[in-house]
Amino acid sequence: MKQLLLILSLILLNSICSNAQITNVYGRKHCTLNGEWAAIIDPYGQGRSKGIYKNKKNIKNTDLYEYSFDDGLRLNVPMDWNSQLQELKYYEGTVWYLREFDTPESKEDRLFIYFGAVNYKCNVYLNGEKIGEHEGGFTPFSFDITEKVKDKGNTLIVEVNNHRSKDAIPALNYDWWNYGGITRDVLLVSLPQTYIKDYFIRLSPENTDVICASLCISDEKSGIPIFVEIPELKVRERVITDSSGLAELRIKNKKIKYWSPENPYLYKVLVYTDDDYVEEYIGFRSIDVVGEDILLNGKPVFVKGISFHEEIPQRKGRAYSESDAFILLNEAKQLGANMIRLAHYPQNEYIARMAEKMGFLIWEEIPIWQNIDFTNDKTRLMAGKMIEEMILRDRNRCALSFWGIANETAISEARNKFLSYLKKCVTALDTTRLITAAFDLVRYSHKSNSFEMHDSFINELDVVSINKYMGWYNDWPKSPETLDWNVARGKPLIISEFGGEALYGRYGDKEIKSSWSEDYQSQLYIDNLKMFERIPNLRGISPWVLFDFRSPYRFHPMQGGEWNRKGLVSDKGLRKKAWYIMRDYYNKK
Ligand code: GCB
Repeated sequence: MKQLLLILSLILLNSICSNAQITNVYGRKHCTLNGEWAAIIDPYGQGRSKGIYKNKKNIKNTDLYEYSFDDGLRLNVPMDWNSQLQELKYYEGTVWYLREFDTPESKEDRLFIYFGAVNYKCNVYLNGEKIGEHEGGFTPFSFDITEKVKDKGNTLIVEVNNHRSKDAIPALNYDWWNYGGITRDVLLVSLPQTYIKDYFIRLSPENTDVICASLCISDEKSGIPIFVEIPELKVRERVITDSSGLAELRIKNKKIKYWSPENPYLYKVLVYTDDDYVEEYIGFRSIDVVGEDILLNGKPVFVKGISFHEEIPQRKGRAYSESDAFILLNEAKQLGANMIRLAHYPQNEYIARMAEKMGFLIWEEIPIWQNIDFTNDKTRLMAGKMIEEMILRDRNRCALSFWGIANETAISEARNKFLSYLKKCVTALDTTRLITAAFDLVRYSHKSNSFEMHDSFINELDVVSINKYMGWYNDWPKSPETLDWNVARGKPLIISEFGGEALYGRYGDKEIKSSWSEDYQSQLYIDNLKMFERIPNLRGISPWVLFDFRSPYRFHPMQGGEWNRKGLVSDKGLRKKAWYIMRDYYNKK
């Protein structure tokens, strides 16, 4: 068993090494490979044995290659395939993508190919040779192609497969659409021979007058001077990398303006060496838990949250662009939210960056969503790798305040071991956020006349989050304003999901669930908000969900077929009555 674990760890380590990680890819010299790609649909998974990745053509009289990308299907990248072609709406299988490119003329010494996300698994081939693979549909990866790329006429082929499986993350079923394809940007990133691989610049969790910078140079190069400059604070510091290519800085400064939802202030920060230069905007804030309170910059904060999927309902497809990010976040802004829960997986970098600029706290999580095979070590290591890819991409976003490590998990020893491992993965990379998980095992006890939950794992968390669908999946045991809560006392509690379904524009009986009416949904919101007043350690809420979203989990024709209708906003972008109830509640808070 131990040996197996060792082998799995080595495999993981290897795949991390070959996945060359680059912090702030949009801040580097790059060009895009977005656009139309040629594609071949391969439902029986025959393409590899037919050698599709070699892209051979029938030239000689005796040649017979029974495939061709020429004059065939074209798919847009980035974009899920389901929304591009009616035949692919439910497709779960393999699609081959091809794109030809020349090396950019003004490149530096090294060239990387970067994928923002590919759902779910992929193999990547350059000029007929496999250069790497990746598993996990929501995190970025890149490969160093310097040695393999030609000046002209490169053929990049990506074999993408979105089959669901028991050992995957998420696993066999989940309440959102399984969009397949190259769903985020593809970039060619050009860097000097020795480049700034990673930096993590944040306020010290111990001292709010100190900025910490952890810096990492490629190829573990030692003795490299690195500079960090924050012109507005008149900071310019120099440090030399150690034998692992790492360097640490502590910068004392009493004039730091702190980031907050009310004033989302970001500083221009420059990081450079003799060879490389990168700049971006970074904010500084502290977030802590003291007793049952969440403190932002030392002051108690009430989390006014909202969740959405990475989907534009009107387009029935994945969100992928900066303008998509604005559509989603602007609706949350109008609602008066101060926190976005990016459900249930890391969403694209445009959303994370724009949310920070617009003054939202962010909750980010990997898709540990029910039914995960907690007994499977491969799955556990995969989850750890996803956590790593998520954190390395986003840890410079000070708005990021909560790392979610699970959503709705049944109690078991295997689950505890799995989640403890994930917690370790988080703290190994970042100790400047609160760790939380969403639970759904709260029950009303008629004996104690209160809601209770008995799950020892909550002791491992900074903030305990509860998904509770009173008035929808659970009937009210008594009237809402008389219900007591005794859950996770001593810690802050967030109601991370509540809500019910309604079709936009449908009026009906506010007492009848199956009326699917706005009246029922808004009454449910009124009742829940009353109950929340009785949760002594409540420090935030986050309704489920901002927009109606597509889900093959949903069968009732009244739901419009394959839609989860718990949105406060319809699939046409129209606000339901409950939206106004929440807006008024948030405005008053
Ligand atoms: C939940 C899940 C969420 C679902 C929601 C629902 O508890 O966390 O992903 O979409 O319930 O609508 O049932």
